[in-house]
Amino acid sequence: MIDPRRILKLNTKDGKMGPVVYWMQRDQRVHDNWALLFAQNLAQQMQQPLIVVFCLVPEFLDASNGHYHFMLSGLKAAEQNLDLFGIPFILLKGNPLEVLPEFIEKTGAGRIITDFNPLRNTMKWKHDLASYIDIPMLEVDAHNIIPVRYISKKPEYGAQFLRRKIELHLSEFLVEIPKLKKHTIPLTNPYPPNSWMEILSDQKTTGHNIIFEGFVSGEHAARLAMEDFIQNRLDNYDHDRNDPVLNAQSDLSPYLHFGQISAQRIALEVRKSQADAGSKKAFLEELIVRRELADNFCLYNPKYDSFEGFSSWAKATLNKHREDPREYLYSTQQFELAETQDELWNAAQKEMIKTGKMHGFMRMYWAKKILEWTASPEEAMTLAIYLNNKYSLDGRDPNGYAGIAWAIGGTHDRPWGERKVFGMIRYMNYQGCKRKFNIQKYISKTLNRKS
Ligand code: FAD
Ligand code: FO1
Repeated sequence: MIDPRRILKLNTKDGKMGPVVYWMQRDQRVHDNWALLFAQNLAQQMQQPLIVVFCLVPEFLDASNGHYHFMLSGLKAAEQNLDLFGIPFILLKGNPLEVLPEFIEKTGAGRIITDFNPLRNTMKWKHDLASYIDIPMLEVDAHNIIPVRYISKKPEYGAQFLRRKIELHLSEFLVEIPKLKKHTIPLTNPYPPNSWMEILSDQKTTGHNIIFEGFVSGEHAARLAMEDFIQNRLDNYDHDRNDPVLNAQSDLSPYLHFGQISAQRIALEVRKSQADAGSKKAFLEELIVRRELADNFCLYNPKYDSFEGFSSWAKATLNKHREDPREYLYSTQQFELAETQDELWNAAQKEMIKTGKMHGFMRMYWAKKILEWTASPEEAMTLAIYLNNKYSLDGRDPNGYAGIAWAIGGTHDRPWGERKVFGMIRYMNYQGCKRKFNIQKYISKTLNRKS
């Protein structure tokens, strides 16, 4: 049974008999996927075939070849997994608004189910498709443990407010997830198989070409990464996670971003583990409260990626300090090539370019320095989002937009002591980092790292 609080009707079209289509978008996995489970339940009730479809668009928020390669390898694995359950997976190339209506027509689909994603472009795809087609379309929040639309109907201004609500409802939602069943009703007119050779070789050859070798793509690899973290690093998470010299974080964000693992599965396994209670609590705070707060931010703040989306106090204080002289000003190219005067910032930028992931603590410092060394907060936002989306494997995600808005625009934070350029936005500096960890060790670790 899928909790009805996860489900939203995206239109009110009349139902008809025909295959149930799950338009897999954000949650690119077979197991622990509430949207797929819901689609299968519906298909079984209607005695209809079930089809999973994914729309591959040529450009997605500055994503590079490396990101596409990671995503497509995961989707190829999903196709093989789905095949074991008798469920066809079809990859359509093109804008969903162009390719999905034709697909619905060709297959005679009776319902379309999709997952939840608060980013503007994907919300628009879903909204426009729902009003264009003539079959019912439903959205299932398969990404969040507590459905974001349910837990709060408004933007939450700090983690403490969402945490309180989550604490009240967590036990209702953090439950074991049913297993997908073999689907026994086949498609009468099977679709031609996906040509992966063509799909992979068709990828654009421009952009950032790095294949991130530190991250093996796919649902199976994601599960192994989770197990490795729980067995070997979770115990020290609370103590070590803010030291970028140590490898204490989970490194699960790329898998979460592409939906190759469910946050609910991670939370269930973490809760079961024998690791230190303080570490489990600290990790679940990040995985549940902070991550779901980011979805809340993007859902209820359509200006999540701009200065306009900051709180009034943050806009006022940044406006007051707009004309403050900046000690350094760099061009996009200087930032991108890690050519600032600050060896620590440069190391963080290089870590992101080489490995596809910057350590979480360094991300805060990195974005705050961009505010300090650009001519305006607007420029800082544009640049930080551009670099994060272009180079981070987990970029182009609500977490990225919320993290950058936190660092540059005080989102989910409070006013701090006033200083130049930052106004009352929380400040971070090199000396503070020096007190927290061994900067030279971090720099040499980063320079010696391969992708
Ligand atoms: P862990 O510490 O192991 O945490 C486990 C999971 O909890 C993460 O995978 C993530 O899903 C969630 N989480 C942890 N910290 C946060 C946080 N502060 N906010 C929301 N969720 C969190 N996260 C991204 O996933 N993509 C991004 O593009 C991204 N960009 C960021 C940019 C800036 C400027 C800042 C300050 C933060 C950004 N974050 C981003 C949030 C956070 O830094 C990363 O989620 C974290 O570093 C991912 O590494 P991990 O999986 O090893 O984290
Ligand atoms: N979603 C799609 O539906 N189609 C795509 O072609 C696609 C490409 C893509 C490339 C990089 C990337 O990081 C994400 C991409 N996504 C795509 C979306 C992604 O699956 C997430 O839904 C969003 O980024 C929100 O987290």
